[in-house]
Amino acid sequence: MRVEIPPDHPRAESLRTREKLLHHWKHGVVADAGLIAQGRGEAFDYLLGEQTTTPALEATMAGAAYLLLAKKPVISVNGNAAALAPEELVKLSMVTGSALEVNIFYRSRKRLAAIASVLRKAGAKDILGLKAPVRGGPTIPELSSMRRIVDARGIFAADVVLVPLEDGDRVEALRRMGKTTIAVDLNPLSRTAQRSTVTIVDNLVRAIPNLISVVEELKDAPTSRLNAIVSAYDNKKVLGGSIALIAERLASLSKTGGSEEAPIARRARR
Ligand code: PTJ
Repeated sequence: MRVEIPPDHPRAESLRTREKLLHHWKHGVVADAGLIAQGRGEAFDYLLGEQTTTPALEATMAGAAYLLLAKKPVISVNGNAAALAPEELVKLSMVTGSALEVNIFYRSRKRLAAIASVLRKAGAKDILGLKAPVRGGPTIPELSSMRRIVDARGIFAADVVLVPLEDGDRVEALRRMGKTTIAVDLNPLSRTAQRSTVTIVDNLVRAIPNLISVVEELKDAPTSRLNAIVSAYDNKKVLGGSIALIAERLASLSKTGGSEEAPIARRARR
């Protein structure tokens, strides 16, 4: 059943996102567990004030610099990412020269095709990861989930991989392969967040448009500036910043019994 979301509903944006996910779940794009993952993400988004924070913007800056410095950047797309931000992922692939590769945990030919169809409708031309795996074909070593199956021209050969809504095992395995990973994960405590080179603790629906803007701002910057951004970046420190924001916000809300009267510290302006 599709419901009309009243535009003046205080949680209209969040309800629209849910409707989008449900629509794509019914069409086989989003896995059953994808709906549960969204719920976990929403809980963290609530704690973060459902806004892009300063630490998230700092991570976005580093992520954009890594993508621009990369020789072979790849954007890994799963069911939730395709449902939430297909046009934005396609645009990001164009502005960064990244390949788009479908890589899913709950792998089936039907789901691969459904995700590819969403990406094509959003303007994607070349999509990797859709071929049936062959014996002896490229895989991520020491990873037992279906996400080990990768494309020889894509994730397997990539130096930088953007991994929205990841499972921690694969980030660890990609890091062991010497790759730089840029994760988007609302939970700063997840293994993905903790293990990734860069973790953007923000909702994917805000993080990808922000990445596009920062890439556009930095695309003509000299390599020395991009190198300076990535060398100054400290993911653990930035993750600590996100955790501190949640703690400060909760401490502040605890003084008012949960109302938003107390000022929220260090909000980003973007
Ligand atoms: O499409 P598939 O088959 O690859 O399956 C995808 C899911 C999401 C089911 C799979 O990767 C999974 O089980 O993920 P997890 O382990 O539940 O992790 C998802 C993480 O993403 C959690 O830490 C959530 O907090 C976070 N998250 C959920 N929704 C969002 C999000 N982060 C950013 N933006 C969101 N919208």
